[in-house]
Amino acid sequence: MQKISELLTFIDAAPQGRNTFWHFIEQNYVSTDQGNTEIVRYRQVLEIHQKKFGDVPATILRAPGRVELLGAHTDYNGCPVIAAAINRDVVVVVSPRTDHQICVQNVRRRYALREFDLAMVVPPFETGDWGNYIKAAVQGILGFLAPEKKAELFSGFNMTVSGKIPAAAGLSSSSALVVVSALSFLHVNGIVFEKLKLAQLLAQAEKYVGTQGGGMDQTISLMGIAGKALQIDFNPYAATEISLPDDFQIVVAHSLEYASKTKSAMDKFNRRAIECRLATALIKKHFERQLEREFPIKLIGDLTEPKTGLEHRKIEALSLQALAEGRYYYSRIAELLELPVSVVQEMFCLRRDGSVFPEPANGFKLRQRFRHVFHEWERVKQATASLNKGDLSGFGKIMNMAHASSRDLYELSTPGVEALIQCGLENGALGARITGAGFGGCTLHLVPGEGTTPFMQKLKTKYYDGIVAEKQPLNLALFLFACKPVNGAGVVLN
Ligand code: NG1
Repeated sequence: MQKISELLTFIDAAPQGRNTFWHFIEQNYVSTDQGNTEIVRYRQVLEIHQKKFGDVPATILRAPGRVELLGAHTDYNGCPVIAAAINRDVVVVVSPRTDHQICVQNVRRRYALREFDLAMVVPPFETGDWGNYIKAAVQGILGFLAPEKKAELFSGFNMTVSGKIPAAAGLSSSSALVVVSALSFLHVNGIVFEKLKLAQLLAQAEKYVGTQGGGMDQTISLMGIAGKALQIDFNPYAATEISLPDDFQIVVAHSLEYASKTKSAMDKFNRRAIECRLATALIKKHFERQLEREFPIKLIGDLTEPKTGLEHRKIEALSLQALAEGRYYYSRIAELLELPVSVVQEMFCLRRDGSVFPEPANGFKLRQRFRHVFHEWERVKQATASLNKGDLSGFGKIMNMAHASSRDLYELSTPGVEALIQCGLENGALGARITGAGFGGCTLHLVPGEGTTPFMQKLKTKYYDGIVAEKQPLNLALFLFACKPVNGAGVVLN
């Protein structure tokens, strides 16, 4: 580990010396312009760290955000997804402490200093607090290592964070922070983890913040490969490289409608996870009644030919038979499952704080959620095949079908998202869809041809210029940009 002053000298020498830091910049950011801006940013975060903690030995680490290219809300159902790590990331400077405290500052003042002690059980800060993502990472790793070692045997660290992934946008800023915090903790303690295993662990760990998501974000942030996408499978867990054609160009456009991680926004997300678990429970019950044998089904992703011994068509037909068109209430679900309501709630419908998820006034929508996930799973497989063949227009069509399903069956869209998608398609995109959790946030546009600049200019005139003045972003480049698949998280300079 070098002192901050030494790291600064190395960074300053990058543009002329074309040293390892320069190569890192070239590989992970999209243009020379972005590269130069990034060099200034790396300098800034080092200086802010030095100002607070002194000219101490330090390490720079980074974790990228991601685009979910296809597979909306499939991951927590055990179904695959296609994602790529992108050139928007969280960069941290970390130095070890001799005690067991973690002290984290953010270059942006609106994120206040956060401190806590390493312990086996750390209570979360308030819901939505940025410090919870750091606690989630550390708690997850301690929970895994603790049977052998006590929390007090690990060193704490000081960390300075610079995040450039727009928050509440569907680009996984939260998981990037979890990943980079976990890597920081492992780094200062000299612990090495296999990436896929760490991704699995962190997917569970992030549930600490209250969202019942899957493992896509942590996996792609750790395992992304420059110039490639990954198909990530969860049943069993695996990450497989997908080659992207040379003319593969994705533009990210934020709707400027925010999907924040407040309690009510989390409830919207968790409601869908609960609906899928309830749908699966009803499907399992129906299979068992109809075929008079046991079925090992816990997730929609368990509905495979090997696990059920049934053909795909039969699985689909029986599953749809199990789920009626109408709305479901706890009493009806309990009746169908032949269980008391309280048992159903405890098995499938708890929030992280142990409270029961309130029944939506308009009931749970089990059939439509199931239809989305089951068919999205199929679309992911087709999309992987299209990309591997270099068939961009085929991939674009699948994006459009996926978006329609996300909008109509999973109800993830918002007026701004719809307007942007429409605008993208009218201006030449081969396909467009919402990405990530939804309820606002970002859209993806598959752009044909030579460059992305004319396309972005059209979105600017037709969407962003029409937004009311007080909602106009000061720096549009943070909300509308061409993205490049980059490498996964790790140490940048040590
Ligand atoms: P974002 O967009 O980062 O909130 C969430 C989940 C993913 C996945 C997508 C929807 C977390 C940390 N992330 O992503 O696992 O379910 O929504 O496909 O919960």
